[in-house]
Amino acid sequence: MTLPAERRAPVGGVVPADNSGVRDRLVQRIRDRTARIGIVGLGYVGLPTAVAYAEAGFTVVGVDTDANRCAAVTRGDSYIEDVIAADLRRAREKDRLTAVTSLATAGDLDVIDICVHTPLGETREPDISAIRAAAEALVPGQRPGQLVVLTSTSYPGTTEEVLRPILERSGLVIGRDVFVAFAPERIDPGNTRFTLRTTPKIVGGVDPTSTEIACLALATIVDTVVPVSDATTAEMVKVLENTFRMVNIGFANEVAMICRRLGVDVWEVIESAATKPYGFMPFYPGPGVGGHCIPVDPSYLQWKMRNLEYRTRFIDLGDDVNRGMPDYVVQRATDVLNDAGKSLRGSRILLIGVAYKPNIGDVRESPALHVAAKLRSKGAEVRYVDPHVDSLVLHHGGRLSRADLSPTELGASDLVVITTQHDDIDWGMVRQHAALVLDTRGVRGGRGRAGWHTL
Ligand code: SAJ
Repeated sequence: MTLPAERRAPVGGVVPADNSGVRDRLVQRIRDRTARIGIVGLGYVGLPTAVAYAEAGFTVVGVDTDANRCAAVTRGDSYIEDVIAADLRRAREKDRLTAVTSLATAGDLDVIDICVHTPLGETREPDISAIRAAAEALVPGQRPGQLVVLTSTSYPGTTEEVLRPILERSGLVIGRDVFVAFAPERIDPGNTRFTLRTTPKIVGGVDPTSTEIACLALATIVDTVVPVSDATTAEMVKVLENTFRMVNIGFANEVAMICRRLGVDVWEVIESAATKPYGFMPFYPGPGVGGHCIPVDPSYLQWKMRNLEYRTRFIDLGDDVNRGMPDYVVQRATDVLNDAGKSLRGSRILLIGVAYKPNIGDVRESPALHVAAKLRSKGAEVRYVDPHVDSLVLHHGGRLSRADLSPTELGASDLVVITTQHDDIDWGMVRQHAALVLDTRGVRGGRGRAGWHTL
């Protein structure tokens, strides 16, 4: 809908006086739970958010271009490990949650939360096409009195430079007719201690009224909202959180290579340093950095800074070290086999744990996939064991054979490479039956045993 000329903001002019009638009505609809909530993107962030708003008493419409996801929501079948099927079914039974494949069929919405994926492109540049598509799909249904929250992680400036101009195409005035904020996701897959509700939520509006209304809406689903000055600040908070982790993981990986040269156990060194009750935060080495956040979010900041002609040296270095870890693991595997009088080529190698982190089945950006591909490219026969991953296709094609952990499988392997330390792996069986192990995760009870090697 486009407003008549007299209601449109003067181009480049000062925003007209506050239209508090619009604001007050939206605030009231949020307070009395009559606001209709649209969640765009029903992935590991959107689906829990949709269920949370439904549990808070709102009518929620989930929007996802994946018809299978929408059908699963309609059936009450959860496809996200952290979303309990019973909660989803309860939302459906109370007729508080529906799912459609397009905003065009979502009906009138008061609050829209954009939770779409923001991956990296082929050359590791930000791919915010899903944010753009969601914003453009919003414009036809825009009207005074709507709140648009961007939840998807993106580079600082996305809300102001990309989302806001698209929403202004309707002629509505941001901050007077439509309210816009950035409120990053802090969902940690598999974390049962810090949930959507118990993790403080950063909220930054494009103006104070937008911040106020976004805080009001989000306070219905999280215990603590943390308002910040503006959307760009909120975006920077998010990328700082994950870049902090990535850089420190990179440093831990470099410490592993230092300890290798010193002949000391890097996990013993880090665990001992962690006994310092202040001024130290442990990070641990591994085969690389996987997942949808840590390897991706810093690249968004690197890209933005390149455009502002600033070279992010720490971030670049941490990223380089982490992305080099699969090669380092393959070199360690080659050395361990060599010391046992075997060549990598022709060896039968069993990877234990291919998910990107323990106790989940997500393999996105998992370093284990890079390790497997590199081992295969050097002529090794690679199989994997992972109770959370039923099948595995490597990046450049090729399915990896899945095995069940057994004394036979372990005994038939020339080398076992531990890439993810799931709790439900029988590590005692591994210790008893694996003759040669390369442990990239510092599994307890293994280090120091004959034939058990680490990074
Ligand atoms: N990793 C290491 N060494 C470490 C920690 C992690 O090699 O010391 C590796 C993991 O194996 C994994 C990758 O880094 O491959 C990412 O691990 P992660 O623990 O950061 O797990 P994520 O990607 O699920 O991160 C999420 C993030 N949550 C959000 O972005 C909302 C992150 O902000 C959280 O801090 C993190 O969970 C957490 O604390 O568990």
